[in-house]
Amino acid sequence: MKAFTLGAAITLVFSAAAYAQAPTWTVPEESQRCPSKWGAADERGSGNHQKPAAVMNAAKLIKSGEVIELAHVLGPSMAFFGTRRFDVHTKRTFMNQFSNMRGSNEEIIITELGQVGTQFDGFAHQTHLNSWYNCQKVAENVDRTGFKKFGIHNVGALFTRGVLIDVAGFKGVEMLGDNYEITVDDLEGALKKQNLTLQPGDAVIIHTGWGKLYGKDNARFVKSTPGVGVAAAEWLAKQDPLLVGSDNWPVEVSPNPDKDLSLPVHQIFLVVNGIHILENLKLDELAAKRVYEFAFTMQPLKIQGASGSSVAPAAIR
Ligand code: UVW
Repeated sequence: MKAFTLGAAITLVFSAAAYAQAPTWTVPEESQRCPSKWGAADERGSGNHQKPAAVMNAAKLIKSGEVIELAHVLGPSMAFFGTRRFDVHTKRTFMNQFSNMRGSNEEIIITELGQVGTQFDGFAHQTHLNSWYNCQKVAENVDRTGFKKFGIHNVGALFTRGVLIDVAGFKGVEMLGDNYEITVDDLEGALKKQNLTLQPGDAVIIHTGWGKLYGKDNARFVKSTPGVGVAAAEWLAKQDPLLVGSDNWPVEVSPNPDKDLSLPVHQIFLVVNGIHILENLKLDELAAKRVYEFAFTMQPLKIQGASGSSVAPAAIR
């Protein structure tokens, strides 16, 4: 309660002092967004869609057994948000002094493993002030061993229907513009063109073409990005997906067209609606082959109490 009161005071000070105009979007009041539709104690959010029926439904989409990988390689060409890093230090050959002279190699990796590369965001990742999804409070649920709510180790294996919404293809371009805001019309138009509709529990994957820059022009890749705006994100949330992913670093357009908003779609999905997001996907092959519907598979690492996980998802058809 203390933390919320402090937070509310900070909000008042900031809104009065810093923002001349009313924001175009605000985080709904706790009374409006909690309890979540999954229940007051729920920590799984959209992960509740992962049931045997989702697996059976997705399995029916596998016709040839072709597997298309959707992850970038973790290595020197990675693009990073902010100060994140991924450094591999090889521990060179240790020679076991037995008759067979078995040499053994390994490495130490220094990284922010929850939030680098192709990455899956859990609900501990984003807040509104001190408040997470389902109005759980950060300050009361964290210690040096991890977040006590929404730990990524609890998400488990995901296997569900995947739908690629090829917005770049729909617009007839290889790559959307540097800060193009994807609209509801774009999503509906692309789906119509692909002759598909979304179903609750889908892994919804949005192709912007921006991933072409990943590993090639990382400075431009992270400086801005095309992606969904607030209206498209709210529309997507109403479709009730298991996750929303894209080939850019935050799924959403950045900077937001409203200069006073910082990544509001992160809050719309993770905080307000409890819907997972999946960033930095490698979608070139999926888009080039026009694979719009497939079985989607992925499992976050079992990192206890982490906010997210580097992942290697795949599409199977
Ligand atoms: C932030 O952490 C704000 O960004 P991302 O989820 O894209 O890593």
